[in-house]
Amino acid sequence: SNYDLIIQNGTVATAADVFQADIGIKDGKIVQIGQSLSGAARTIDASGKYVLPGGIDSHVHISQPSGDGIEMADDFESGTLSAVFGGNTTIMPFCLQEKGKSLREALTAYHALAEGQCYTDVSFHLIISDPSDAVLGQELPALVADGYPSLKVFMTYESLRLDDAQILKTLDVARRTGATVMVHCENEDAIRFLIEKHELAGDVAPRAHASTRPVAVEREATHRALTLAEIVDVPVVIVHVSNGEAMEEIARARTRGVKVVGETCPQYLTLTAKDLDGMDWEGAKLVCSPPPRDEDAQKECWRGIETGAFELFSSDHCPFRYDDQHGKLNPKGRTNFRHIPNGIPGVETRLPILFSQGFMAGRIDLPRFVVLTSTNHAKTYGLYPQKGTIAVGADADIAIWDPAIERTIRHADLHDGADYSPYEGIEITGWPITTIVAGKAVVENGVLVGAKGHGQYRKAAARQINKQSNLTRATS
Ligand code: DUC
Ligand code: ZN
Ligand code: ZN
Ligand code: ZN
Repeated sequence: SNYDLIIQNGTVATAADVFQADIGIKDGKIVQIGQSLSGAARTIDASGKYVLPGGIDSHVHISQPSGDGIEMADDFESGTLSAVFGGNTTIMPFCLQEKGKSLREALTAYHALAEGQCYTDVSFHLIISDPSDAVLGQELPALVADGYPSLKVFMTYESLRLDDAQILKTLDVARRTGATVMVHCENEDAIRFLIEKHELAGDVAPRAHASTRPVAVEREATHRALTLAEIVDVPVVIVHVSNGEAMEEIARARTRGVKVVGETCPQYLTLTAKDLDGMDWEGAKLVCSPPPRDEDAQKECWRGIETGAFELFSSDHCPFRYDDQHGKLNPKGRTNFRHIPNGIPGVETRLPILFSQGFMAGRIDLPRFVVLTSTNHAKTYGLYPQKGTIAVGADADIAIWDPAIERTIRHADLHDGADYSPYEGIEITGWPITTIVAGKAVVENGVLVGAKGHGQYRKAAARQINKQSNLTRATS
């Protein structure tokens, strides 16, 4: 037959358009978009449904070594299973370089963990924790050319932080090679100072976590990261932006000509620091960095989603079990917030939250949803136009959404390896019912029909030297 699969009668949306069409798929690729297609081995009827590019979650932590006996709650099997049930077809987890080790060693180990385990496609970012001359001079340029062109650097965490000199050198390699640098912006020295004050005052419960990482800590580091990128003259991604003051730094940098991509996450649209009041140690469930702020910051983040200050909406899925000696309530964590691992799960709920509270609520249109959740991720990290759109020749990575589903988020219904959801109880309208990866349904009508190992590793392309990809921004 002409096609392996036809998706019929759906409302298709891309970054640019919304239209009625059938989609013909062959050998894992979209080969036809048209009216009344026929001649397929099988068809899926999408009447009354939205047919969207599969979600790409470019900010996910899976099996990342966390030190101190701490373990992440997801491996590649559970992490990608949760992702695919949430309408994602590709995730981009971080491959962490450990100090004194090479990037290749990290990649070898990480590939071994992922091989044969995945329900979605995957592509890694590197985390550079040890930017030695050998790493920056030889290893990184070779890896960028070999399909690993994105990396994250941290301005916080004792074991990960780079100083300004190291960040400058790393950005300079990115400028020369076309690598894309993501920066975690929080001022470590200021955080240390505040943690010591809180400890002296005996204020060690989870709610103190947010007080030790206030907006000023993020705003200053965001300004500094953007200044360093300006000095080197290289594009940069500011990840997990949580508030309006950091957004203002991004806007100011843009007016100076800095090429900056901004990312925000579901926790900054749905949670506030107040949620921890009265939670006592259960507040550990919401400990992440940067922490959720106040309602005003939440409004600002929504404004950034609506108006284009943000190009990326990612989950920052960083799952730890709550009631577990290897998780949030590890032996030290249950006595002091500073030992509670930072991060919350969310790879399965990212898209439904934005679909419901963004699109269905009338804050954004469907193309903007697609841009924020798929297209711009592919463009920023070198997977476009293979991924991130519905077009002839692209990978047949598609999520079919039913806007009629009313559902309340319950961790019991999710597929990750954590033991709670920070979004428990949120009411959602619309859910992805069928997720197609490389032309094959992995989830169909809410039921797992695919096998682990179907998802493949995808190498990425480096940026054209000193150019930012042509991202789609909102026009308002
Ligand atoms: N940064 C992340 O990107 N994720 C979780 C914790 C953190 O600090
Ligand atoms: Zn981070
Ligand atoms: Zn993260
Ligand atoms: Zn455990």
